[in-house]
Amino acid sequence: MRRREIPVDGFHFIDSTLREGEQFRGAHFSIADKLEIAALLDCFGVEYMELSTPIASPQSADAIKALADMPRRFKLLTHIRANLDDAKLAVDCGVDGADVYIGTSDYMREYSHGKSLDEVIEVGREVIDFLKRNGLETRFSTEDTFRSNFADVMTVYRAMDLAGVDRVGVADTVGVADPLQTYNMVSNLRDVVNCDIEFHGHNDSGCAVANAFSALQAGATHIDTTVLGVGERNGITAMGALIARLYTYDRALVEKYDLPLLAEIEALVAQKLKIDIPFNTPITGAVAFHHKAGVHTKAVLNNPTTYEAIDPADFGMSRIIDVAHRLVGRNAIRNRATGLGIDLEEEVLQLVTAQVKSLADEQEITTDDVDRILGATVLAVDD
Ligand code: HCA
Ligand code: CU
Repeated sequence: MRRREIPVDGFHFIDSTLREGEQFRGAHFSIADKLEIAALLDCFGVEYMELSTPIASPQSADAIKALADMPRRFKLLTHIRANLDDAKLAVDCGVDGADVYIGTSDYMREYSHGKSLDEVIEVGREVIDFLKRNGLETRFSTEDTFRSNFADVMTVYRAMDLAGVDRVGVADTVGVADPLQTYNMVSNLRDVVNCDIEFHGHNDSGCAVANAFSALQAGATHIDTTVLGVGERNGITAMGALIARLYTYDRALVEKYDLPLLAEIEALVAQKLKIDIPFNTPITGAVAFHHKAGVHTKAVLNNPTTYEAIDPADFGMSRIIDVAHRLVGRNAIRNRATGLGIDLEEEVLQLVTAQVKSLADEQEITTDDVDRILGATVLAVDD
């Protein structure tokens, strides 16, 4: 399979922390919270921010107006159902664009809006036409794309493209797609429409980041992300993880973003949501640059790239060389000693390493224990 190159300026992040992320358990963003999060994401360089529909509540509409008025570089979007009432409210709130969605799977058509395919197309055209006449950027997405009839969704996308939509969206609403399916869906769509293509993927089966990356390789131009991946159920593609994926593929792809801000943004959103940053979060998780086994630490001390695909310094993060355990190696102990201003002879180094290992076999130890052993040994040798 031939993959398309991902063009450096050819893709955009649509941050949906204040829309999809507002659907996360326990999310109660105030307008001040929304402004604070948006300001940081703006500095980071996300190209778009998507907010909950103004129809959701008066605060939702006020928040959109507040963000519309803040100094910003990102384009402001709101996420609306495919109907004219929602579209009119969106226009009144002063957004730059509207992300319109409607379900196309049998489930959605039967249990949600009850419209036939022709009706979906008709209402889509009407809404897109209205939004365009009011100067808005428009996107039309088929919710639950992967469980919809393939020919049906392509028919809808083609009709919306002809209606002049700026983007069509592929949505893996229930997180069932895999990277190959995503690649095939987006590349087929690429051949059917001329407009831009957006991907929105849920993480129910753990593929949200991989699917977003596949979508980009297949020619998608816009990816929906949220900070830490928060969203309905267990969420969608996490911005930081997608940044990590793109960085390891080609660092040039992420240079347009202010990478050292990532940790600050995640800490802010985690604090607002009263959650911890999961330990296994790429780049910013507590153990993302933690090296432990002797074989690893030796090589990392010689050249970090041996066991690091990402340079922590690019994100203002630090590497940790863990010395307080039984798997420790001499090189790590030497590095610790040097850091403390202690210069060890090879023999002493071996002795200290053996002592650390034997203590770690007896009990859980800390770096303080290692430092104590180092200090005591040095004193003993000096005597
Ligand atoms: C939902 C809607 C949505 C919409 C995605 C989109 C989804 O909350 O169910 O507009 O592209 O996952 O389908 O988030
Ligand atoms: Cu979603």
